[in-house]
Amino acid sequence: MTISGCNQVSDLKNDQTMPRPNVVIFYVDDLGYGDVGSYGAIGVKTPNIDTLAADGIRFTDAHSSAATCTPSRYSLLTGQYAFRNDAAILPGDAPLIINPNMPTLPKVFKKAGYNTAVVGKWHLGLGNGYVDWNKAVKPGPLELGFDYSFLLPATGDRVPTVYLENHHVVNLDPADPITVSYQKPIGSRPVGTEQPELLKQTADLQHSATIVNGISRIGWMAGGKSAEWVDEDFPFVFTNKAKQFIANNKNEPFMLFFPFHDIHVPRVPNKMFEGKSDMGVRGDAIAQMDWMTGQIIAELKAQGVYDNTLIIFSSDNGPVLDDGYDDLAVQKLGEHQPSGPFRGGKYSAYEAGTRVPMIVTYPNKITQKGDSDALISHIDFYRSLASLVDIKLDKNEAIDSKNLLPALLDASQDGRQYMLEESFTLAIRDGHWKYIAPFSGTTPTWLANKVIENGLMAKPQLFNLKNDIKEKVNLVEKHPEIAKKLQAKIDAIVAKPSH
Ligand code: NG6
Ligand code: CA
Repeated sequence: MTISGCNQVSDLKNDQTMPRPNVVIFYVDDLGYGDVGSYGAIGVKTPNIDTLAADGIRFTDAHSSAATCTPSRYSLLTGQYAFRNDAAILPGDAPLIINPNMPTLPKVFKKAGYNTAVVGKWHLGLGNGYVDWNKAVKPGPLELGFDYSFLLPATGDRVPTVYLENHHVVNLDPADPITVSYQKPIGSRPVGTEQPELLKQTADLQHSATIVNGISRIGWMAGGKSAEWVDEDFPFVFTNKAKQFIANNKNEPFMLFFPFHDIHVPRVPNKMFEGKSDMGVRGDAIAQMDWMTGQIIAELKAQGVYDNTLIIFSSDNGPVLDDGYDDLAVQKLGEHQPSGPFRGGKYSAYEAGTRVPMIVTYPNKITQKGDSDALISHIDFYRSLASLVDIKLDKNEAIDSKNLLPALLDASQDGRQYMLEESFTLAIRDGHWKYIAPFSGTTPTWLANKVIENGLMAKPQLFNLKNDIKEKVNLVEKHPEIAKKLQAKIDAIVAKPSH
């Protein structure tokens, strides 16, 4: 049934015979609440994302489930908090952290008869412990319910700097096999610490190992010359794979998970986006990401499936300026506020660690567009989307996810009452109350510099976001009973499933 050109939208909303919706999840990396035009960006324009926002619901209190990448993605795909599996930022040669026997979001879509794909950054590990990049690399996304995968295996700043399509490295010459090490130098490529003159951007020690394409990375890599990626090509390579998947599947229901490399470091946008923002490469990477989003949405429209597609656009954690490369993100920021009105950013327990832009469109079904202040976590996508495609879940599945489909389709609907925020510690929201559990552990120095905030984290913190959106006034002493209740709530979530 074709729906484009039909004016009777309200009739369609009740039409049981309407084809099942497609789902596209745009998952930007390290994009802050204030980094999008419709969320108040100053230093860069995002016309494609703003058009999307105008066509759906703009959420103002939506959160990634964690303040870093691996745990956020883990929770999105499993509906479980990452602390239950100690999921932390992974090296590029780490094993897959989701057990292939575990229920996953893409498997839900498979049960519903969908074609599923992941195109973009993975960072959830691959293989069983030792990966031979020259053979079939598995288990990975195909074993978790994706029919097709085209990946940047870990992150842009980690080796191996090659694409992985389904089980195999793309363009690999068997005569020049790849080896990867996170322990010691290997191979004959130059390294950042020794030949900084070869670099497009200098970097901290951690990011100063093997140089590929003028960028030094975390980790060392030998061989695989013909398979090396070119960072500046990412926007075209990933966009084209996503468009191809949409075109191939336009007549069947499909689910596409599109986790961007942008705007993570290293920020080396294509020349086409040079100077598109007032903020140097960090802003230009946002412009590039906005263009990619626009291209993929244009493909959905060209294939006549946009109106029947539920699109979620969001970010895996809050913003960071200096994340290891000297790319002038700090110096060129100007008046732009990556965290919007909130405190903190990537890694942080304060709001901007997880409060990110989130837009949902689905022209055939959304009953009320506009702004929604529903409290919602990406961990809720699992049960919400299972409900969308009418798949009943097991009690032991997606144990921390809540079905918030009504809030995804109607800006006037409520979200959660309680919501956990994961970072190096745990924090919890209860409506406008925010409590951060005290942290007594240690973190690597670079992380401590970003999050410990002069010992503040050693004490419990309680904020009333209603009149203290910046989390400045700690109310623990004024309201010890609320702090106690929220610590108990965290303890209860840690002890058992919370859905
Ligand atoms: C950190 C890296 C940082 C970034 C982050 C992962 C150092 C000093 N910092 O370990 O540059 O790669 O991991 O970011 O190595 S995330 O968005 O994928 O979680
Ligand atoms: Ca991230």
